[in-house]
Amino acid sequence: MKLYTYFRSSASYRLRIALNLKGVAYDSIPVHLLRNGGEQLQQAYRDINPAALVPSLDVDGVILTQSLAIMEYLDETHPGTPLLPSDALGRVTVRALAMLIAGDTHPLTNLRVLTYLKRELGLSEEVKLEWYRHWMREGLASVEALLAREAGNGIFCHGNAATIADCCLVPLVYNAERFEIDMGPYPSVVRIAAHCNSLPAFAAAHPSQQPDAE
Ligand SMILES: N[C@@H](CCC(=O)N[C@@H](CS)C(=O)NCC(=O)O)C(=O)O
Repeated sequence: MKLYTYFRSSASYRLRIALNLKGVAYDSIPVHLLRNGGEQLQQAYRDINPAALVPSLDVDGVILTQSLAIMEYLDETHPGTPLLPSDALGRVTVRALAMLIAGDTHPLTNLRVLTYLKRELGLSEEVKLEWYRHWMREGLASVEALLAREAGNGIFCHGNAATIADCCLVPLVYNAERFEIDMGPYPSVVRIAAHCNSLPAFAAAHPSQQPDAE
């Protein structure tokens, strides 16, 4: 498998964790989101992923896109270490957490949105950062509230096994800390992310460990 990735991309980071948890080997193909006006925007990469977003996963010449969809694909094709609970209620809980992060929070803070706010709408760097931190705090507060309902249930987002929710949570926390968001109000988020980060599959997926890390 070939993973089109950028070391700091949280959607790529999700998928790197999932691949590591599954023990699936892959080659990284870096796509630099900032260099040359963004390599993701160049035609060569648009031919791979018309949405001009990373990650993309090349599986025997077939290009898969969308980190959540790919994680579910991996779960179906490599059932060894399940990334979803065996019960329907568990699965809906895990998918809800994953979508809260990947569907409701991350798109508001994505590079292309921040670039548009600054370049096209003329927002200052300071106001742009306030936008970023505002939506991150909203997302973190919602995740924290959902996780609090699960309190005592386990060491991960749901129970005692890592799921796609944890694959989404850890990159969210990485970004929040990078942008110096006070994590005090989100103790469950911090506790679970710290546990995940102590595990080799998560540690190896960290941006600092990637071949394109700067
Ligand atoms: N829903 C997509 C989101 C992918 C995405 O937004 N990727 C970001 C990096 S985390 C990206 O490529 N951004 C490039 C840009 O904004 O121009 C997924 O989960 O795969």
